[in-house]
Amino acid sequence: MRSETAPAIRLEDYQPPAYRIEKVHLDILLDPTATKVTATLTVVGQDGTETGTPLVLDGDELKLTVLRLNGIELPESEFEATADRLEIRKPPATSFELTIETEINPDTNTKLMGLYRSSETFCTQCEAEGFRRITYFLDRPDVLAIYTTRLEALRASCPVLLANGNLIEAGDVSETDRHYAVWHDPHPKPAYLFALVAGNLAQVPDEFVTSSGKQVELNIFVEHGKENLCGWAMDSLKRSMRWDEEVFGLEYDLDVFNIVAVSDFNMGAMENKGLNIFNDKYVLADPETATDQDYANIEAVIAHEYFHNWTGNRITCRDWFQLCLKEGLTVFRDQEFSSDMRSRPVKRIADVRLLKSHQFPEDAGPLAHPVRPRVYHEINNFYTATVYEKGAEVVRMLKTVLGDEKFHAGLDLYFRQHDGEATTIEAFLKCFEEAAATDLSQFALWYEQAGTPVVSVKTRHDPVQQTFTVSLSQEIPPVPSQKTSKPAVIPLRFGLIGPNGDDIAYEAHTGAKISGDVMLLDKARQEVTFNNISTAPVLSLLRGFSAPVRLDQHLSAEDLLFLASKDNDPFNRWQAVQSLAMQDLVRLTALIRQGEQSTPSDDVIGVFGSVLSDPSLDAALRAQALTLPSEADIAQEIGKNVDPDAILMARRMLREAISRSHATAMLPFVTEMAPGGTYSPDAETAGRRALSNRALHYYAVSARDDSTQIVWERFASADNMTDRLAALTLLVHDDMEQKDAALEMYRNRHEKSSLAMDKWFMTQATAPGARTLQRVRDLMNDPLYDAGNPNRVRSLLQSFATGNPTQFARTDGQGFELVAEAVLQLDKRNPQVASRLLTSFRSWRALDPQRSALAETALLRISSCEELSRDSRDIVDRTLQ
Ligand code: B3K
Ligand code: ZN
Repeated sequence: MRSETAPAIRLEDYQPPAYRIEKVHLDILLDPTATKVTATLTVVGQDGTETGTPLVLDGDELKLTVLRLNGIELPESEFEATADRLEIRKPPATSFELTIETEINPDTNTKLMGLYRSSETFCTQCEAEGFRRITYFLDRPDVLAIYTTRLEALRASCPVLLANGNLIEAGDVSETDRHYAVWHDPHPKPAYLFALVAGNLAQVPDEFVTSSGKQVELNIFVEHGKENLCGWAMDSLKRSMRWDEEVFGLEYDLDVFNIVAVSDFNMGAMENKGLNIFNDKYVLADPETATDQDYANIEAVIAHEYFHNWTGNRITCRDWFQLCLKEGLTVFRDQEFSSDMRSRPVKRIADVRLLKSHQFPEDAGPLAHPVRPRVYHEINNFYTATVYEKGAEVVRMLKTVLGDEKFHAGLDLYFRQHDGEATTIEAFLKCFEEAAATDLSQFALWYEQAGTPVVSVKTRHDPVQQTFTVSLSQEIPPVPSQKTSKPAVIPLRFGLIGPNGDDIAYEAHTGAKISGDVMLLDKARQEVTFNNISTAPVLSLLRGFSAPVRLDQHLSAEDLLFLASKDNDPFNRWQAVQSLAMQDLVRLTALIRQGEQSTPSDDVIGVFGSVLSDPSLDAALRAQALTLPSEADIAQEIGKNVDPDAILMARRMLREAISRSHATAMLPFVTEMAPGGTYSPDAETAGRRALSNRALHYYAVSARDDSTQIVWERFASADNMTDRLAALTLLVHDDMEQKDAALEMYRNRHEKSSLAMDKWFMTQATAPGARTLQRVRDLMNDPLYDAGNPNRVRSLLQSFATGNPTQFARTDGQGFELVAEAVLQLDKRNPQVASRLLTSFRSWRALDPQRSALAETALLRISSCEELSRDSRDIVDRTLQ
C-alpha cells in the first residue's frame, strides 16, 4: 500500500473566502514542549455571505483546548475540530469574535514549519502554510489582517521577545520569573508573513534615516559570540534600503527592522513583515569563514528579503499560483541591486549560469511547470528555479520590451493601485498595459507555458543586393503536461559586427519589429532584412541573454573565435568562449564513449590563453570565461544517453590540455593576481582572487614539479576562506597526496564554525573518485553530521546528488541507493528537505539505459514507501510519470 497522492489544487477553482479576518490578537505563552496559543480573531462575512454559512479554518497537527464565540464557550455540537480543520457549523452572525486556544510542542517540530526551536531559540516559519501549525486560521494569502502579538516567556532563557511590527509594550509578569512584550503591526498582512522569535540572543544595533527623514531602528540578532560576524549583513541592509528609495522610490514603513539569524532553517531566509528570519549562512561572515561568494550571496539575500517589504508584503499574492508575482519580481530587483553594487556583466553571467544549470533542466524534465503553475499538490514544491529565476527573466524581458521609462511607469502604477492588496499576475500586467498603452496578451504566455523555447537562426548575406537577412524560428520542445504551445514574444538584443569588431550601424530594415538594438520575435517564423550591408557581418544575438531561450545558431568555430575576441557585448564574449569549449567537450565525450583517440581542439586551447591575458577584460570576467562548462551543463547539452564518466574524462582532458599549453602564463596569475593586504569582499578584489584561483585550478594539473606544492602552499598560507577553500577543493578533487592532511588541518581550524564545516563536508561529497561513496556514508556517522540541520544535510547529501554526477549515477547503482535511503530517512523528520533532495533525480531519463534503469529502481523504492510525506509523494510521482 503506497501513501495517497494529495488532491490537486487548481487555479481555475479559486474562490474568494466567505469570511475575512480583520484583526488577530495572539497571546503566546512560550514553553519548549507546551506552548499555549490564544488567538482572538475578528471575523467578518464577505458581502453576500449569509448568516449561518459555515466557517472552516485550516489546522495542521493542532490540538484545540478552548473555543469561544463572542466570549462564550461553544458547545461541542456547534463545531468540529480535528488536527487539520476547525469548522464552526453555523456562526450566529456574519461578524463575530472567535477565541481559539491551542497547545503546541515546539521541541518535537522537526519539520521546521510553524513554531520550532533552533539551538534553544523559539522561531517560526509560516510560508507557505505554517501558520496553521500554530493556530486554526484562514491560512491563505488573500486573508489580510492586522496583528497584535503578546509574547510571554521566562526572562532568563528568553530575554529577547520579537514579533512583527513595532514594539508597543513590555514588562515583567508580576510575581513570576516571566516577562512579556506586545508587538503591533499596523500593516494588514496574510498569515504567511507572521513571525515570532524568542531566545537568548545578542543584538547588533544600527539605524537608518529614510529619504523622507523617518528614523528606523535596525537590529541583527545572533547567538552570543557571533556579533562580530554581522557587519557585512548590516552594511548590505543599509545599502538595500537606500537603493530601493533611489531606484524604485520605495521607503521603509515601520519604526524598526529586525533580522534574526538561526542555524536550523529549511531555506535561505524569510521576509516576515519587519522581522526577517534568516538561515545564518546568509548573515554571518568574516574573511576567516566566508568566501567571496558567501559575501555576494549575503548581500543578495539580505536585499531580496528587504525588497519583499514592497513586492510581497505591501502587495501580496491572491493565491499561491501567483507566487512568481512576488518572487520573480523580487529576484529581478535583487539582481539589479547586485549589478549596481558590483560589475553588471559579471553578475549577469553568474545569473545566467544559475538559470541554465537549475532552471533549464527543470524545464526540460518531468518537473517542468509554467512560471505561474495551474495545478499543485504541495505548494512547498513550487519554490522552484522556474518560479524564481525564470520569473525574474520574464520581468527583465518586460523591461526590455517596454523600455526603461515605460517599465518604471508600469511599476509605479502597480505600487499605487495595488498597495495593501493580494493580487494577481493579470493585475500586474494590466498596469504595464495601461502605462505603456500596449497589449501584453501574447507576452503573458511567458507565465502560462512551460518549457524553454528554442530559437533557430540562419543568416544570409547578399553582396550584390547588399542585404543581410536573419531568418528566425521558435519552438518549445514537448513538455509532458502541456499539449500545445504558442509562439512567445522573444526580445533578442543583437549587434551586427563588422570585420574590425565594431557594430555596424543599421538603419533600413524589413521584417520583424526592431527597437534600438532589440528585435522582437513574436511569430513561429520571421525574417529580418537589413539593407546597405556591403560586407558580411557576424551576428551577435541574444546579447546580455535578453530572453530565457536556447539558441540554435550553428556559428562556425571561426565566427565564435571572432566573437570571443571582438564582441563588444561582454556577455556574448563570455558566451562565445563557453560555446567553443562546449562544442569541444561534446565532441570529446562522444569520442571517449566510442573508445576513439581524442585530443582537444587547438582553437579552444588558444582562446583560453588569449582570454587569460586580455587586459581589456576585468579579472572577474576573465575568471568566468576561463571556467569550463560544468559536468551537468555538458550533460544537459548532450541531452540523452548521458554517460557522466565520459563527460568527466573529456572535461579533465581539456583542462589538462589548457594547463599544459598555458602553465607558464598561468603562474604569474596564481602568484601576482592574489590581492595582498587586508581582506576586502568588494567586487574588484574578489575578482582578482577569482582569477588567481582559476589560474591555480589549471596550474594544479600542469604536472610541473612545483604544481602540487603551490596548491599546498596556497592552502596552508591562506589568510581568507576563498583561497583556503579553493586550494582545499583542488587537493581533494584532484586527489593530491596532501589531501588528508589538508582535511584534518581544516577541520581542526574550523571545527567550531558550523558554516565553515559545511564546506568541509561539501568538498568531500563532491570529490569525483570511486571512494567518495563510502566516504559520504562514513561522514553520515561523523559526530559533526546532524540530520536535523538542513544546511548540514544539503552540504553532504544534496551536494553529492547534484554536484557529483559520476558518483551519484554510479553504474553499480549505489549512488542512487544512498540518496534514496537518505530521502526515506529524512522524509519522516523533515519532508521539505527530503523532497528537495529527491529532485536531484529529475534528469534520470536523460542518462544512458543502464543508469536510468538503476535510477528508476531507486525511485520506485521511494515510491513504494507506505508513509511518504505529501511533499515527497508529489515529487516522486511527477518524476516517474
Ligand atoms: N519567501 C521565502 C520562501 C518561503 C519558502 C516556503 N517553503 C523566501 C524568499 O523567497 O524570500
Ligand atoms: Zn523571495
